[in-house]
Amino acid sequence: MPGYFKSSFLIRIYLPTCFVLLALLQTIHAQNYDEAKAGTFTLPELLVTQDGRKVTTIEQWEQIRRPEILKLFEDNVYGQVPKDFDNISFEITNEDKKAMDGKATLKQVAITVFRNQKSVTINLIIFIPNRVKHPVPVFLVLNHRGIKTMDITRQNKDDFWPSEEVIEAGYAIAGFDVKDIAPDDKEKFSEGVLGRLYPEQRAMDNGMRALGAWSWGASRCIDYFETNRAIDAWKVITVGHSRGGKASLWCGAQDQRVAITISNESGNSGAALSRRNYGETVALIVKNFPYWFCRNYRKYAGNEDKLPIDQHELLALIAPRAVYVAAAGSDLWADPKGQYLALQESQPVYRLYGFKTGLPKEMPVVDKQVIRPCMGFHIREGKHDMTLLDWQQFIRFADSYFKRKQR
Ligand code: GTR
Repeated sequence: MPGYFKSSFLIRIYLPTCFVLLALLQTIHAQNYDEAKAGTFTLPELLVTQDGRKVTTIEQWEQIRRPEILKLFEDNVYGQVPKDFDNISFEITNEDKKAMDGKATLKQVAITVFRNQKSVTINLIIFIPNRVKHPVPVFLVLNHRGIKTMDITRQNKDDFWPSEEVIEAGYAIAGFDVKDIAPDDKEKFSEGVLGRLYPEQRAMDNGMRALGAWSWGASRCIDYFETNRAIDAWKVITVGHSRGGKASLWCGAQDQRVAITISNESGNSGAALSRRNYGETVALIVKNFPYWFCRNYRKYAGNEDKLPIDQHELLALIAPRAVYVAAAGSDLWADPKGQYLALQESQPVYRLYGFKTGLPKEMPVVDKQVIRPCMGFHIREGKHDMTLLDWQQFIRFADSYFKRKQR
């Protein structure tokens, strides 16, 4: 090899490759998977107001502490979620009353939201069981895995959205592709709702970003459910996996029309405690996915102790409605134990409402579900995914919750 080639090989290929590999190694090792190194931490007090008063009644929780916590999440984590728009329309673009061999009615609904002469359309897909003659509860999936997982022809069945099983259980199943609202992309995320309807949010340090936009979109689907008499709009169950799980939690925390909020393996900045040093960290998530969160969140990279909230408070915002957290045994990145601890730490608010939650102190073993009034948890064996087994647990939880409420 001639000398000039050797040196240009060294400069142009060998050295940059080494740097990239080193940076990669650094990222891989930047997280901890050793329980002994997860650290000790003090969580912010759930039932003490910012000016130091103890919260002992539902009224104090609802009038003072709950709004305080909601605002802290808006300002420091997910950004605000704008409530105003000029108009919303629902157009049925396709209907098949004999879908799934006559077992279900398929509806495709174009939900268009207008503001300042601009609009955005969310394409909602719903299957409603035909055999049930009264309004049914609905599972609404905030889907980041794309439309291919919700095949309306049912030729391609995907356990991520197992509509046959859900219909069989007597529930409606709905879903939308989060891309309709905000593309899941560092460069293009503001091409949907953010660029068109709420451009002013982009300039704000506590402005809405992708996770907030997706949860905003789920609320617009609930607006539609309220107009469909086949659906019981008091029994909406939001479901999201991973990043979709974070958005499901943020939606359930804000929109009190959600009856059950389900987070499947939502992990860091979802159900997992941020102060626990295990798996993904705030530093990693804001580096890799800055466009999911408001700009202020970056201040807490490597500085989690300074966060004025932690994720148990997000789960507590859902009370007295139901919350369900699911984890997977091999999904250490999402910190199963940190997710269970957050659920545990949210219990005081549920107790304020009189629920005897009594979650076991230790995280349940793999494949064992825990159902308590208003909360549930399971950890499935296996990797990061949302599977039929997860769905079977969601259905069992919803069955028990709605039956309990009817009594
Ligand atoms: C990961 C991200 C997680 C989770 C996951 C997913 O890369 O670090 O927080 O959101 O993506 O959505 O599948």
